Amino acid sequence: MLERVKKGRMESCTAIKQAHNGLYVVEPVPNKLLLVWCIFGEDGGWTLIQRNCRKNLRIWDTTWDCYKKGFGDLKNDHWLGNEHIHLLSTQQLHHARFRLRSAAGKQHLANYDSFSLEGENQCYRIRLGRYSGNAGDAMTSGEPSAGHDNMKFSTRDQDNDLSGAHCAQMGGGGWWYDNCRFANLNNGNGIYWQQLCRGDCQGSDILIQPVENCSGVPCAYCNAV
Ligand SMILES: [Ca+2]
Repeated sequence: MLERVKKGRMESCTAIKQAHNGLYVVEPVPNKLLLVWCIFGEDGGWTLIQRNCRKNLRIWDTTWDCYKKGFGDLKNDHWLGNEHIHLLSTQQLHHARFRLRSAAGKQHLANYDSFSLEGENQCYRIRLGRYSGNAGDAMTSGEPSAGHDNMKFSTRDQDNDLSGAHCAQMGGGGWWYDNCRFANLNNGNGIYWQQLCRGDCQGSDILIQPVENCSGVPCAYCNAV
């Protein structure tokens, strides 16, 4: 039986055909190597850009520069880094999955059918597509006063929100604050998702994956042919 081996650059976790979640090196642009945690499932490989299992509450209230470069432990609670997320999400069209573990320990999903982060010159503004899932849409439903889609990133030392106040100083952690929030998963004081948890979720993570350009065909299948 012929085994097809994909050669060349592994631009994302999706390009790595593995069964085991773990640390892998990807190359979103030529010669830019990036260590990431990959998650593999029935729908292909996903790159983890955030995990907050409330194992290390003190890492989240930090500076613009730390959110830019990334912090934490890739195997546990971490932020991959806005510059890395920008690189990954702008080479190919991506979609995103926000996973939340409720106070009762049940997993809920919020999927967005497109996802990208603009560059630092646009303050890592987030762009999201259509929502589907069972967590509730806390990222785009709060518009116009608490919507996160199309917002710039803010940290305790950079106020890029639309509030007269400084949301990141008040709410804690870095996020795409508006006026101020419907959601914030990067928070040591508690995970916040308007429809699901007001600080009492047990954990969260955010996964991204390239969207293959073959309409109607799921990504994993598309990659396998
Ligand atoms: Ca402000």
